[in-house]
Amino acid sequence: MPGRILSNELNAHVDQTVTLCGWIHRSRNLGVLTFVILRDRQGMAQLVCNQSTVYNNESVIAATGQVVANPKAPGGFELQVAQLKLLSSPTAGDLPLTIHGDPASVGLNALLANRYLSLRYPAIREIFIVQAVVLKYFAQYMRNRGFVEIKSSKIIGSGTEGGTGLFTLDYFGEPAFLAQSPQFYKQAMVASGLERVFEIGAAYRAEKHDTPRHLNEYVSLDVEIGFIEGEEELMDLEIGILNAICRGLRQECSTILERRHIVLPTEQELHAIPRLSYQEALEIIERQVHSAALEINPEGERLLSQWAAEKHGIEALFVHSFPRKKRPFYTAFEGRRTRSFDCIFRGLEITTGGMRIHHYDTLLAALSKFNMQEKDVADYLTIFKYGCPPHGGFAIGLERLTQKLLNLTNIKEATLFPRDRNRLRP
Ligand code: AMO
Repeated sequence: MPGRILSNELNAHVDQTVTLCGWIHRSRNLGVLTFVILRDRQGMAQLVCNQSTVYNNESVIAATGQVVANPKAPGGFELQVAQLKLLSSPTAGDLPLTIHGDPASVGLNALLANRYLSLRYPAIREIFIVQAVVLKYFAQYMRNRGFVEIKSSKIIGSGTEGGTGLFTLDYFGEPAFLAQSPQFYKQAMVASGLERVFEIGAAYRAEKHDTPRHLNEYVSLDVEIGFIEGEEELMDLEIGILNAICRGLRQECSTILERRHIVLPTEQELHAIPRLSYQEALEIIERQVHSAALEINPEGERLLSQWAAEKHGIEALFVHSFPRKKRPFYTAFEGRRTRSFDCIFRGLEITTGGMRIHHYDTLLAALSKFNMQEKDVADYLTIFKYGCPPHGGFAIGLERLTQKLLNLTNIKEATLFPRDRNRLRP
């Protein structure tokens, strides 16, 4: 569109003739004049039209006219419209949502059922601007440290994280599934000699329950690295990633963060994240609930984060040394404790990771402990038949991380088109 500028650029074009394109957010008819608030990807601008009626809300328009200063207009400038062109008008009659209203007054189900429209709320759309910045700084941090980005297949012949929670596909004439994680492939790529890899990709879990923390399809930020000595190095790496993301968000999303009253952890706070063994974590929960804690459930995660905030000044912690039965068969171990960890951030597990078994014979023995058979993971086992360096890695759930960075109540708010037990469309 020639001469097109964006709503936040009016101040640089006073007295010039320009075009603004966008959606009619709302309009106010004052008889001979109509004030229109136009919404575009950068914000809102006031248009003054010399006509008594304009188009319906959410119509898509191109408005050409002169920019003038007006202290009463949002941002201090407005467009005196000479030509108003309708590019597309809604045909739906009454819209199910009022985009100039407050999305907080609409229930989550209605927001998700009308997702194509609810994504137009600036307060909802900006969640995905933040998410894009999270992805950007994750990838940038990894690349800067020599990690190679991979994209592995999501149609697979055997589960990676245990038999439950697998989506089956009926196509190949033999069992096929949607990948629960890129676990086997990222390890294979370490063994291929790439040594350091990361992947941003979809992961599928046939979760039976509908909760504020589970999706059937989520984006997994996966990391795998060879020639490391232990899980401490992985936790250090995760702190580096979280710090790069928080710094990037402060740089690129400061307006959004301020408007939402979000304070992100500082570098110093991230370095103060405590590291507790599974046993120590259970004891902290027990002290708070005054009874035996048998596992770290969502309430336990909340209590642990609260404890970390009080004792260490950051609502986050690492829990390591999980017992073997709590971790997948591929997890490295020493005696009864595994060399694995979770990161719990603001009351929610956002990461699981650990060292992997890299000796063929140890893996075989692990299979029998987990009642698995060689044929269940025959392809995976070949990685270790050919020789594989000591290695480990982790995966951060993108939606959970976004949810917690922005203090969202439900993970579905951090998902463009969430899939859950009751939701397959839009
Ligand atoms: P895990 O199964 O714990 O570990 O998943 C890692 C992280 O992915 C996110 N996540 C989910 N997010 C939304 N909905 C779900 N249903 C869901 N399931 C998992 C969480 C979780 O912490 N292969 C290992 C990782 C590794 O060891 O490298 C794995 O997938 O944020």
